[in-house]
Amino acid sequence: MGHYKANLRDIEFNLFDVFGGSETFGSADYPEVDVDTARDVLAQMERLAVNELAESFSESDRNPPVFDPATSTAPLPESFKRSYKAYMDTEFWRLALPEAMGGTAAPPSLIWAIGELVLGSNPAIWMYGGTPQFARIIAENGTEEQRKVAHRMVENGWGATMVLTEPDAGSDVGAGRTKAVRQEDGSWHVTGVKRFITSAEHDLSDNIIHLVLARPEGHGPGTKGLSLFIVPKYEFDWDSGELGARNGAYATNVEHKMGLKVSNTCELTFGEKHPARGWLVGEVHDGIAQMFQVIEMARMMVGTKAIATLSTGYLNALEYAKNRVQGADLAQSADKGAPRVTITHHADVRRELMQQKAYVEGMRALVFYTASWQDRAWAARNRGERDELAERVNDFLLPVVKGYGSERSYEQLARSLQTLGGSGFLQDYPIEQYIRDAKIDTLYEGTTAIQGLDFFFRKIVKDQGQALTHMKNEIDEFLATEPGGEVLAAARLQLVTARSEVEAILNTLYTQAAKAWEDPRQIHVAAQSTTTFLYAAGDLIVSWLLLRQAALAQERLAGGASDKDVDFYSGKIAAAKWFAGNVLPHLATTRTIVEATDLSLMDLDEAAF
Ligand code: ST9
Repeated sequence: MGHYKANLRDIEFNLFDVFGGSETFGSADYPEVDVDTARDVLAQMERLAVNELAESFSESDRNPPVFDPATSTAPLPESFKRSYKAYMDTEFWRLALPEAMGGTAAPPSLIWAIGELVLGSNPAIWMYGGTPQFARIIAENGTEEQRKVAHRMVENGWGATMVLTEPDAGSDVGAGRTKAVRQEDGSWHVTGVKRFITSAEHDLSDNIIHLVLARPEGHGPGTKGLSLFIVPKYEFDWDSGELGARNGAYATNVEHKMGLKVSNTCELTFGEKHPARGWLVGEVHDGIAQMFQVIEMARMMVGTKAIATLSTGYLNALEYAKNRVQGADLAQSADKGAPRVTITHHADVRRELMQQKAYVEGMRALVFYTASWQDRAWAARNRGERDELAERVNDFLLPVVKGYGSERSYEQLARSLQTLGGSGFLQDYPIEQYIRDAKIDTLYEGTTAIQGLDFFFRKIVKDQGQALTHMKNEIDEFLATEPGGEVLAAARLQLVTARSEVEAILNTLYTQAAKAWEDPRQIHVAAQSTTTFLYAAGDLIVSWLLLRQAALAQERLAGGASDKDVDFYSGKIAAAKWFAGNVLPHLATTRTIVEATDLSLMDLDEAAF
């Protein structure tokens, strides 16, 4: 048995019972993918994830790719290539493509469900396999001619990358110095050095299409001066796809990392050996907005990856705890001859297991709740319309999925390891690798601090609270019907209190930020708490979603559930009550801290640190 433990039961509960269900699957918007089809796809994917995909997970960590500077290559381990091929051979990635591009219009929720299974069993497969998403974005933003590139990428199975970061332009993408100079034939020559570029070199395909942010000559500073270019590794005939000359974009290093080692993270140098030719996406200078279409999808991916890893971490810990016999029941500790029990009998282990369960199931609900808004937004787009509310709420939730999801998953994975005691520290179990592989999730696609700033300043202040108000109303409507009756009464009350605490924190942030109109330094007061606020909002939303699930579980139990389902539903109720009772009360302290924040930290001389 491999390392990966899937929780398909809970994925399906989210997809088909809590969120979209048959209103989405098999609806007029998604007629080709009904509930039965989706279940079938997921059952196949689960089998594949647990077996073929998981198979190369640890082997490719222990024997990671090695960069050869002489050839600028970094071939991947054969075992990983087999896993990758097994995934690509399913062709399920076509579900994320519109029909016009050879796909089937499936709801994004199904894609993220498949995503959870792949990202939990072997995350780098999903990352190398992201090409259809890049192709879709090129097709949507590109010229008629550039749509041929998108078509080639998909049909030839080429790799794709997002190329933003530079040695001196990480969080501050606008500091990028990579240059683009227009040529007489309409193409561009790109020169510069990019860093931390995922999948920029590998031997999974015979070509790689880089989507590169560069500054055209004469353009202004900052992100708005950047444009987006299609820069292939090999030039090719856009009609036939036949490969031509090597283009001047070369990997010049592959980083040695803490984890996720089989995912090549490259330094990519343009135009050093010979020109790196590129084509301006859509022939318009709108680079940062176009690149953010990729970033949004990647931020969702990163949050889902973290949560998927926590899920398998928790299930590994749970299995261990159910089998590991150690010590006697504390209530019988006076009796030295008392029978030894499995560690699930110890209060502290139980608490830690429930903590992991509540977080992971709550955050999985967060992923699928967010995806349900994407279902709406994609459906409208497929009809040639726009669903502005769906787009806004999705945008609002992305920093929560990415920032809160990755941080809480990383914290809770430490609890999963702790469940195994000293054994957790060993490579005999997968959790130490999970922790190493998941750390990057709090860092790439915008660090947590960037997510906190994005959440407050862009997704709330700039949005004028529109998405926020919608979320607040949804929570209020939920509470108004008193779902879950007496069983959930205390937890609902805890949610009401928590909602007030989060509102108070937000009002404090508004007040603190407003003072910056008169004294710009005051912005630092609010900025000290934006990440804290992201966590507080995340805890509130997760608690609400757990309670939504619990209320449904309670309804099903009252209606007479089967034996197997009784355990599942009882677990749902227990997790929701535990989270509301053990996590939400901390928000009162958070509020006190945020309200007491001032400029003293910023006034402190650096030398005092
Ligand atoms: C990286 C790679 O880390 C990691 C791994 C990648 C793996 C890829 C594989 C993907 C496969 C995926 C498969 C998925 C399958 C999917 C299935 C689908 C169902 N939202 O605030 P301003 C825009 S790469 C939207 O002034 P500054 C907007 O256009 C490195 N747009 O920013 C805005 O203009 P306006 C990742 C946003 O001060 C403009 O930017 N690096 C958003 O100039 C300027 O905004 C990072 O993520 C947003 N949230 O620059 C960078 N925000 O206002 C992190 C901004 O007019 N740094 N825009 O609308 C930041 O995000 C900074 O805040 C900054 C600041 C760069 C935006």
